[in-house]
Amino acid sequence: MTIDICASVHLSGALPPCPNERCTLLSAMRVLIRDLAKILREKPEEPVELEGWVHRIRELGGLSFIILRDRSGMVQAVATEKLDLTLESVISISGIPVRTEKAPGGIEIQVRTLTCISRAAQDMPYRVNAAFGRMGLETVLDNRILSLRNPALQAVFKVQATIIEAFSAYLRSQDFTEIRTSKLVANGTEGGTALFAVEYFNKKLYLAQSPQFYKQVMVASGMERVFEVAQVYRAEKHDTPRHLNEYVSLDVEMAFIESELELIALEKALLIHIFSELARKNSPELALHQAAVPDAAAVERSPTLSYEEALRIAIKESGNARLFDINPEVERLLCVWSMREYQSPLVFINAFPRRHRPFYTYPLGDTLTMSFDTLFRGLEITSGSRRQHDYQAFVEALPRFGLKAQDMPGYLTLLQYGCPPHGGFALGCERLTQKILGLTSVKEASLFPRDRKRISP
Ligand code: AMO
Repeated sequence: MTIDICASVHLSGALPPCPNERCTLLSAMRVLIRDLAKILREKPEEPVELEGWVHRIRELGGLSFIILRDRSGMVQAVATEKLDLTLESVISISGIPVRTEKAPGGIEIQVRTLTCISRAAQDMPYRVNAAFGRMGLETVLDNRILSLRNPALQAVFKVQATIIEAFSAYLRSQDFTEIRTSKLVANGTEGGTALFAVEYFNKKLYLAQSPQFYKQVMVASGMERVFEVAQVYRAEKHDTPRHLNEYVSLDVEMAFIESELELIALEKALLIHIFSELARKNSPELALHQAAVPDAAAVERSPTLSYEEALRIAIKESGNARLFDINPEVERLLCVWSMREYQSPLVFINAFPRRHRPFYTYPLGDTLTMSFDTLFRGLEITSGSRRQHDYQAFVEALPRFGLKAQDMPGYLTLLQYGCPPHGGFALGCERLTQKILGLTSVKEASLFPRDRKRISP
């Protein structure tokens, strides 16, 4: 069932008179699947043209039932003959939409013409139309080029796009400026050793672990409020459901703060905006994962605990007195506790001991810091702090971290020439996506994840 000409004329949307008198596409309106219900309401009997992928195909009693998929959804199309089609072929259909209870979604296209635009090979190594939960993570990632066609897997990245859009829009509304900083750096930014070395002409550089130093530079430059959305790199050897070697860091930095409490307030407002945008724009995608976002009141209710308090609660919750650090099990216990006591899936932890935080963190007394972590549904999603902006105090503290002032010429220049009190935080984009959708691994929330073994596609 093919039409002999016209595809290019009609697909391009140009509407010169068609030279082929037999062309039945002439009168068909090119539409998206999501528009069909409206078309049926407003112009019943109107022929339509749809383009997309063959998601499913089934022959029954001399009829062919195709599930057609485009970027907006899926619809059943029925042709009155047996079709020589393969799954995932790209086709164009013209026909009449009709209401029927027998079709999923209640609408069916009665096919008049069908053109195969690009035929898929028969031996597909991955079943795109299988329920995503039934394919193991390794299979999904090994077949990433094809598995991303599955609507539920694609939904992850539609949700992620909204997270980034809402994060940026909210910060812009609060007078933050978006910046882009280099990912090729001469030194680590987090004081750790987990760095990827890069050969750079005849020098050795590193992939940035975070834009930490640059965002502080931009705050001190007088921009005062900045944010960045960009990839960062961690050469950690972990292979866990919470670690990627490359992830998207949602970074914020602002001047004139007195403590991390102002940063926690900003993050709460940001999360409320992100969650409400997801509820407004992404209900089909959330539904595919049976996921729901917390409402504003739940975010507002979330508790802020000191590091000491948090450990005490975790010890009480678990009955295990040997918890000495906020490890993944403690993160999980604290979120269960918060859900029970505050009906909130979020917990903020502040006043971390100095030994647990990087050299740039502002101290609180002699042993603690003005820093915080955010836990969401059992996982750390954010770290942040007020920064040390006093040159003398910064230099004096460096030996505690095994660092020397002469190794940090950038920070010395930054702090020597007028630097306001400031602070910021970074939200892990994939971890937030993972927890919103209830994915088992953070790798599912990265389009093309990089881990110790995985370097392609
Ligand atoms: P930190 O190193 O704690 O802080 O990272 C901030 C947030 O980034 C996410 N994250 C990761 N996500 C996936 N895979 C990883 N390997 C990984 N490592 C970190 C987490 C984490 O909470 N410069 C500071 C932030 C700041 O103070 O502004 C920093 O990068 O969600």
